Amino acid sequence: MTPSAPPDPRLALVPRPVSLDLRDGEFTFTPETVIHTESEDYAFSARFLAAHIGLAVGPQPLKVEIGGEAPAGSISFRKPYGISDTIGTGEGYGIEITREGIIIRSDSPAGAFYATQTLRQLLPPAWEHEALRPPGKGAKPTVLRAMTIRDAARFAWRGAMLDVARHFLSVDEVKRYIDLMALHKLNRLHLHLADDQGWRIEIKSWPNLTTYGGSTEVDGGPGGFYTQEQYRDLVQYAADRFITIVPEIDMPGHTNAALASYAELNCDDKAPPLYTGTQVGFSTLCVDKEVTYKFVDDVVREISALTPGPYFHMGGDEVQKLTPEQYRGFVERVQGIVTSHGKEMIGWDDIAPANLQPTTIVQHWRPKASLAAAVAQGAKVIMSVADRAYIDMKYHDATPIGLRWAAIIPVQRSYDWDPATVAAGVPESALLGVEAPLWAETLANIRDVEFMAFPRLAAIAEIGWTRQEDRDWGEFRERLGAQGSRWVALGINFYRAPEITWR
Ligand code: TNX
Repeated sequence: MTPSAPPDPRLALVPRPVSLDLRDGEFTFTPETVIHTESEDYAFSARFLAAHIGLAVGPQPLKVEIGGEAPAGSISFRKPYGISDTIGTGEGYGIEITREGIIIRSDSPAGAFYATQTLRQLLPPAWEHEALRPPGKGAKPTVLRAMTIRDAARFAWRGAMLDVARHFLSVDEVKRYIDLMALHKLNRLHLHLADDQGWRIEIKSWPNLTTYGGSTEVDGGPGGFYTQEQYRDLVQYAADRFITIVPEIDMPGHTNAALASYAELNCDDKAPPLYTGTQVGFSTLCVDKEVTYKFVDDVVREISALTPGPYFHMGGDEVQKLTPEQYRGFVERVQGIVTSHGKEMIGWDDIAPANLQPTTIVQHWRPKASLAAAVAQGAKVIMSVADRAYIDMKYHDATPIGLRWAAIIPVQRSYDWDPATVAAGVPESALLGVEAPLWAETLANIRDVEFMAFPRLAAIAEIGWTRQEDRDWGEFRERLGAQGSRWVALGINFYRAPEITWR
């Protein structure tokens, strides 16, 4: 790999844009290039680009000017773009690179941010890492081919999930994942914050959940948890990058950490020991006790108050200890609690048979589950079918980490499918988008997480962003290979899939 070679613009972008047309000429960056934006709304994107380019071509970030006329030779953020009237989700943008300057037009601040990520992928991979930036900074002019890009997102929900319950990840590790999501235009980070092996978010009215329930993880490591202040910081860090945090507290099953922390949540009033294995289905909150609903209400209230995003995920998967009636009654009661705190409820597809409110969202994970009942009630669906989108599945038989219960998922299998046709009874009109869950039973740290996520997270990101008619595995393979030097510069521990030519 040659980390300093400028990428061929036609190979540089993942996800693929709607169109990219090369023009004659080139734009030259200098330490004096100004970044201009019409409004404060685009300031985060302007500063992001100012730092990224400025520190590569000179000693400091480029100058950012907000308001007024765009100076000659500047990179200028403007609105609106207009593509979003015909395609996509309101997150569209256009980029015009000419000898005279770069004009970025977008329909929203999010669109402007995605334009900055596109420009970033067009710039040399070495710029991603201080130590790799060219020596004698600013000595050589740095140029970008003239071109016109038009782009817009297919789906509003382009998600990734981290399972910080099975193995805890620090705030900095989660921020690292957020950074890598942002590079690929993903916009929802679902945090699986509680499971049998650990409770990871401070709840002030139930303090043992973290002090005791958060004190271990799979294989008996030390676990950990986020204080409410740390969680707020994560929410803000993600929001700056146009990523909405989706908190999940899995219930009524997957609750051993809570049951171990508070005896009264158990039907027999006996707290089980903490659990560090990887079985599922054995735990449940006591659905016949009022205290259970007081508990759920407190947890949903505290987390909702910390979470500006509109969603609360109640899990709801793999409950083996309740009758179908008990289970449905629980889901419906929790749904009432979630909406009473102003949030839209999300549940795994197990909740489909319950009476769902119009705002409730179903996350499709079991390839054979029927979502007919939920779709008939108007529920929107997040597509995460496990035999395609579960990036904790092994790449091949001998992958040293990961699981295999749903499928072996090589890169092509993770890319080569259409969310609108993969599940019977879930048409495109019912789809909110896609999400790649990453369960962490076998993933001890962020290095393991990166190994399973890359390259497959990039594949899912393209499924979420790029129109189906613009996607082709053979062509994607080439573009994916061209990400190699950027991922090396970023220090990503990615899987060097042998079927990809990494450059
Ligand atoms: C099934 S996906 C689960 C998780 C496991 C995962 C492992 C889902 C809703 N439940 O509890 O971690 O498989 O792939």
